[in-house]
Amino acid sequence: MNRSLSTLYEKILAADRVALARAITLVESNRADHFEQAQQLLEKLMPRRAPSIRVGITGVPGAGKSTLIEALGLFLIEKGHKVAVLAIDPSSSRSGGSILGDKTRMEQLARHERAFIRPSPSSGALGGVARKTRESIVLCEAAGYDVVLVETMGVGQGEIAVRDMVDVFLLIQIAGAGDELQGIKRGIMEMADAIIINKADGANRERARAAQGQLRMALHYLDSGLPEWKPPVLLASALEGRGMDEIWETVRRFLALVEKNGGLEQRRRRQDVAWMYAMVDDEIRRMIREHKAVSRALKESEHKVGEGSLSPAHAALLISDRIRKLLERE
Ligand SMILES: Nc1nc2c(ncn2[C@@H]2O[C@H](COP(=O)(O)OP(=O)(O)O)[C@@H](O)[C@H]2O)c(=O)[nH]1
Ligand SMILES: [Mg+2]
Repeated sequence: MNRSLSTLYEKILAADRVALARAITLVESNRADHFEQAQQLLEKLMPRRAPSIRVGITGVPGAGKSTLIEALGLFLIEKGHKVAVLAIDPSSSRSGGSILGDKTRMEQLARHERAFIRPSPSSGALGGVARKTRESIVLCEAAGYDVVLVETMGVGQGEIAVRDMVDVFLLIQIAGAGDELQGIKRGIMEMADAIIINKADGANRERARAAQGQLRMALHYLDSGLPEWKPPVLLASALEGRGMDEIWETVRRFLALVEKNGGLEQRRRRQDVAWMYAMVDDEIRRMIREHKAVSRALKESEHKVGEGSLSPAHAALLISDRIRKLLERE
């Protein structure tokens, strides 16, 4: 590690927020030399992480995720935690309006000295975003943040990526649109460890309660990842700061169960190994597809399959034979 990297390392361990922000910028950079430095830094920081709880928060835009993170964050700080927030918003670039919106939504939290908020750029491939967020989590933990909240928008694949980098995954719903059960169709409900019906306030309170009943019934028939766990359906008002204690209690209860079923650290190591394979698979696919002879064969087969003169299975076999021969030459 060069001098400036060592300084960064020391400062992060000393909980310097400016250094943490700089390290995240390094992780987010697409430059090859930055990648190298970031990996060096991460490997040195990994064993120095504080024990932490990683919480993923998903839901459609407008469900109140950012508002809820502010309320939950303040609640947790009150309890003595240090809270980091990583927000992935595919609809915005760094200078885009919605990050500004998030900043004002998390105004109190953003000002708090025991909180750190970082909007993640989400441009580029999903794999890239997921890597950057995962690595940013590690950096936050090394800087002493013992709760990391990851906000992600309901975009299917992005949710799966986030689910696999956190310890507990919360789905924020809102009642009233008559689409309470939509999440089931989209397969998101199955991923949630708990569902929170937000905006259960004012005139909306009754509707929220009705939605709660409906969801509880629907969830009854769904399997969750842990056999002893039925995802609870909670009511909250992020705006009024109500329901945070119940949410946190649920998170603790879930984690206690994870601990009982093999342990949190073990689960994280499994997530890391799966992640390594996912990255390798991506790279293999890219390398092979870009290989001259293979890409030519792919193009030819695409044409023939497209016009019906070659069957898809036969084409796939010819192409994999070609790839096998290439590999055997090594
Ligand atoms: N009535 C009510 N409005 C809320 C609540 N939570 C968020 N909102 C409002 O819903 C809008 C979207 O909130 P935001 O946190 O940006 O949602 P996100 O897109 O999911 O992050 C904002 O105008 C919030 O003020 C709540 O608990 N009750
Ligand atoms: Mg938001």
